Amino acid sequence: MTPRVAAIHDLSSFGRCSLTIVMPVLAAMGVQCCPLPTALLSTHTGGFQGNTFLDLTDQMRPVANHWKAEGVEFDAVYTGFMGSREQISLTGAFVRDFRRPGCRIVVDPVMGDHGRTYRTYTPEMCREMAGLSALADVITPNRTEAALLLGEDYGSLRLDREADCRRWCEALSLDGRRSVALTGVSLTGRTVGAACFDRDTGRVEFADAPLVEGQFHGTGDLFASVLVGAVVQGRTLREAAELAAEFTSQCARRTREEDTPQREGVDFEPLLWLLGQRMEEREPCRS
Ligand code: PXL
Repeated sequence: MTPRVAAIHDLSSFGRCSLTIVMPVLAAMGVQCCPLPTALLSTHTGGFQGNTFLDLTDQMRPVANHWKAEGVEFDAVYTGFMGSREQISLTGAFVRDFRRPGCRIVVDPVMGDHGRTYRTYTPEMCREMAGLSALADVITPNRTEAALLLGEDYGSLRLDREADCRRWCEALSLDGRRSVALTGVSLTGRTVGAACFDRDTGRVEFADAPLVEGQFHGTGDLFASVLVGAVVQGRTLREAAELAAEFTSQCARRTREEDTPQREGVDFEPLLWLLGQRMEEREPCRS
């Protein structure tokens, strides 16, 4: 059966992030994506001024109710950028409603980057996001988000120190109850990827790929989307993170080669076939 994922993210039509990444990536990996768009924006909020914003919060409960009434079930619920505190709490209600054995809850606690929250995120939203993350089976924070979730100083995590990454991953696991892929880890300076705490093994392992110099908008969404696709296709967390790191690196390299304007986001579409190929390499071993 084709795995099915409910994706609760915004739809930013220009600039490549959230659903414009999640949907094609999951489709390329042979996964059905059912989007629950939280807002419609003309562009994302990084590098554009005056974007439109149509709040779709009022639609979230009716869509969920209809899916419930139709008996729709998911192999994963995958959540990302949120437009308001209410959206985060409605997403929590969605997770509680649709959670069942075999349905993984993956929360990308999108709140900020480079030590700063995104301009639309308030401290209340960050607290609510920590609550949503507590419901997750897997979280995929970057360093900024990890610091916000733990109430730690951003500067106290060095992503080039293995011991720091292990300690933060373990702290983020809530005593081993949830798995963690801490992104942006670069132990060697020549590679980048994730430190992964897998609650099934209780171990922290590292997954990385060649580092491409530069900033590429949407790479967090790209990494998490590939990770979700691979996990629902039966890969372990580490295998999924390796594939996500590799594909994100390949797309970053292409973006740099194409000299795509930073705000237009990571130039991934022509490389989607690589994901399809990687999915075919091994029959999924579903747990
Ligand atoms: O990639 C994260 C993201 C998602 N959605 C919107 C954003 C951002 C980051 O800036 O602005 C609307």
